[in-house]
Order: sequence, then C-alpha cells, then structure tokens
Amino acid sequence: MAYQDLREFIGTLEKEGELKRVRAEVDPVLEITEVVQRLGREAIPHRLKPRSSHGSNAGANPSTPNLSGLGPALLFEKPKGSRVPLLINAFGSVRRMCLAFEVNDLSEVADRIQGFLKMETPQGLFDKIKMLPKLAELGSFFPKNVSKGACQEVVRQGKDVNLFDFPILKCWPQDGGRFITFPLVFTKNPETGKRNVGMYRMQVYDERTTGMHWQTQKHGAEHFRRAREKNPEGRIPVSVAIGTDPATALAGMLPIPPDLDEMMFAGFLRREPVQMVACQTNELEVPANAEIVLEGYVTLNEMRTEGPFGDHTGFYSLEGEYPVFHVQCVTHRKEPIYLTTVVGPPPQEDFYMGHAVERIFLPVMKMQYPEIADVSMPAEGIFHNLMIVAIRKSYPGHARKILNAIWSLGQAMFTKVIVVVDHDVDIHNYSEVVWKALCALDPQRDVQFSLGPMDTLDHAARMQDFGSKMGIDATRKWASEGFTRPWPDEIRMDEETKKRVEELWKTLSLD
Ligand SMILES: Cc1cc2nc3c(=O)[nH]c(=O)nc-3n(C[C@H](O)[C@H](O)[C@H](O)COP(=O)(O)O)c2cc1C
Ligand SMILES: [Mn+2]
Repeated sequence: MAYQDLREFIGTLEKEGELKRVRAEVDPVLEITEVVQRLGREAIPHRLKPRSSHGSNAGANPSTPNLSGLGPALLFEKPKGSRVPLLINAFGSVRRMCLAFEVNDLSEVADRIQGFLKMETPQGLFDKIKMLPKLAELGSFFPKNVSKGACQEVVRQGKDVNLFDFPILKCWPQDGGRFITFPLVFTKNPETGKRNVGMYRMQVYDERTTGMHWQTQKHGAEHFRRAREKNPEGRIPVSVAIGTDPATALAGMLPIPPDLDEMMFAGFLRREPVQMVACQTNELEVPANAEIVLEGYVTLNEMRTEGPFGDHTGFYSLEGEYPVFHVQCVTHRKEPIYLTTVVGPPPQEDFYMGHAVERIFLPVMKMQYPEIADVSMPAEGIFHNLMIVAIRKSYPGHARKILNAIWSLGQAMFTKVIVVVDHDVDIHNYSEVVWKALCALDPQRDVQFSLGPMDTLDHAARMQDFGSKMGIDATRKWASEGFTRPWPDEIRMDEETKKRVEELWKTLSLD
C-alpha cells in the first residue's frame, strides 16, 4: 500500500534509520539552514550509479557510488517561534528517494514508465484484450474525490489566517524574507479547466500575502497569462498544499507536459490514486492527506517585488516582479507538520530530486530519441547548466541533431551546455567524460552556439529568460562528416597478456 500521508513516510524514515529528531529549539530564520549545511555531507557525489562495465579502464576513477547523501532527514520538533514541527532533508539521498517511491532502485520507476510507453496501438482483437489490464491500471491512477480530508481538521479564515503560525524558513542572509520552499501550487487552466500542480517558492510578505514565483515558461505562469488575457482585472483561484505523502509531494517538481495532471502522475508513481478534497473557499481540490493547505487567489493586475532568494545556483536570484497570492483560508491537521527544503550551493536536497527526475524520465527521452544511450547531469551543473548525453551515432551530424532535440524537449530546453559523446563513454564517470570529450574535440569545428529560452535563475544570460547555449559534439568524427584523418583506437591491454600477468601476479609480491 502506498504511503497514506507524510507521517507514514516519516515513520518509515525513522524505522530505516534515515531520520533524526531535533528536540532543542532552533530558529527557522537562518539557523535551520546552517544545521542542514553542517550535516555529514561528503564531496559532491560524482557517481550515483554503479560503474558500467563497458568503455573505461578499470580503476581510472577512484570515486565510488555515493548513496549516503546529505546526512539524515531532520524533524525539528521545536522550531523557534512556532508550535508546528518542521521536516527537512526528507529526500536528501538516493536511498530516501527510493523509499519515497517504494522501490529498490530508481530504474524500477523508469521501467514502469517504459512499460506504459510501449503500449502501442493494438492491432487485432487479441492484442486489445492483452492490453486491457494495463489500460485498466492506467485508469485506476486517476485522482479520486473524497468528501472529507485530514487536511481540513482545522479551518481558519479571515483574520484568523496567519502564515507566521508556521516555521517558514528564511534560508540565507540576503533573502528578501521567509519563503515557503516545498509547496504544491494548484491552479486550473482557465480555458480547458485542466489542473496544474507545480512546486514554486512563495515569499511571505505578511500574515496573509505571499509572492508566487511562477517562472515565465512554467505552467502556472501560463494559466496566469491566459486568465489575464480574458479579464485583466480579475483573479484566479489558487490553493497550496504543504506536506503530503512523498510521491505526491514530489509530483510538483516533475517536468511533465502541460495539461497532464500531476495528481494523476502521482497516482501512477504511488500505485494508488491521490485522494482529493474540495477546498473550503474556492473551486479547487487538494490532496486530502496534506498537512497544511492555503486557499486563496492570485490577482491578475498585481505584481510585486520578489526576492532576493539564495537559490540552487549557489547564488542569490535577484529581485524580480511576480504575481501575488492572497490567502483567504488556511486549513490543516490538528497537529500539522511543516515540510520544507533548502536550496543553495550544490549539492543540496534538490540534487537528489533532480537525479530522480534524470533517471525516471530517461526512458521517455529514449522513446523519442532511441539513439540516446544515457544522460547525466553533474551536481555542479545544477540541472540546467550541463547535460552529458551518450548517443549511438548512426549518420553524419547525428550529435547536432541531438543538441537541437534536447533544446526542444520540455524543460530540457533550458540546458545551457550540452556535451554529446559516443555511447561507449561512461557518462557517470566525469573524469572519463572530460578526458574523452576533450580528446575528441576540435573546438572551432565541434562547438555550436544557439539562442533560446534560458532558466529564469541564470544570472549570466544577456537578459532574463533569454540567452545563448553551447553544444559540444564530442563524438568521434567520421569521414562522412568531413574528417578524413584516421581516428586512433583507445589504448587497452589485450586479454591474453592480462591473463598471463594475472597468473604471474602473486609471484611479483606487489600487493
Ligand atoms: C526546491 C525546488 C524549488 C523550486 N522553485 C521554483 C520556483 O520558485 N519557481 C519555478 O518556476 N520553478 C521552481 N521549481 C521548479 C519547478 O517545480 C518545476 O519546473 C516544475 O516542473 C514546474 O511545474 P510545471 O511544469 O507544472 O510548471 C523548483 C523546484 C524545486 C525542486
Ligand atoms: Mn505542469
């Protein structure tokens, strides 16, 4: 059975030795961030996958799989100034991501997705019958409306609404204020009525008002624009759920297509539909198991300065103008738990979330581009700055095609630098990538620049949201690509010699 709520996940984390309780009083203003930074973190994890057998010389990279992450999840029982306990770092390791999705390896989630993608249009009656169970399974993931939810055990409206009841973090010294960092923001497409759920940070301006950091390419921003076109003076209903069962909580950050309901996807991930309950004061529904729900609206003719905010780039994202969320009603459980996260210099908790996205969506990429063998995003690349792609090259210019493909693939469009290598490079071994990519390069010939949308957080782009990208074709060059010199083999000892020396080894007394 899927986790019924955040508490059940906390129980599992505790049982698995993945969670520590902090009973001392700690201030959500800066102190909690600093505690998290001091957890037993190792160097930036360079390998999250066991080494693959092909391609590399054994022993070339000393780093080993790093599964320990950023120390344990922490439950702060007494955040200063609030009666609500705070959970952080809940997803800060590969193991905890696996526990969240109830799998032993993230590839299991990927395999399930691939199973559904493989459902081709059935031809004959027999094929149709064969597919029925799968289709039924797909249908069974649709969110279910229920009439009551634990998230509404306590209802506060009007003057009783006070966001400062909750231990909302001020993460870093130059932050513009306190920010809700792990929300599920619910809106409806004003034209189709379809739901969107996104994880967008919210700066707290006062007891009942927050910012709504909808970056311009995101689905929430699109709902805002479409509604504003129709009625510039109007408002749209917005509800925010904080602290649900883990798969649902994570669904908000998944890069899935517009109008694909994140709650359906969450149901798929947890193999059980998400139960949704109607909000008290607007027309939206939220997960019934949420710890805390904020209900209200965003006005379409109002923008307010948001930021600065210490971001996952490791730098502050500077002030910008963003929509404003007015909270009319807060509902919560009797004793709610506040779920949050800190972003900052990599790696932070979001690295492990992004890593899961990388692994889970690889089959989707491969489905569209079967030549893609693997993809890797180093922590220092903060996802949108660097993607390494291994391809099975089949025709001249193939690597260039993949550059263009990635720049047009959902949120991968933000990728600032793409390095394409041949499929026999172990792309999770960054020393191997640097070595082989640089050896394969004639920079003037192999580097390609392009212009396009940039991540809002990119502070080096010539203007916000728009800038240049670089693609590097680091594959072996072919004669059919105009490269007529011979290409050398990689040095490898022959098997026979290796075997002989293996037999000799003990007599050499070198161990
Ligand atoms: C910790 C964290 C914080 C995030 N904060 C924001 C944010 O403030 N604004 C934003 O547009 N995206 C933010 N994102 C990324 C979005 O959640 C992600 O792009 C998601 O796919 C957006 O949903 P959408 O595709 O339905 O718009 C954040 C992601 C994480 C993991
Ligand atoms: Mn979406």
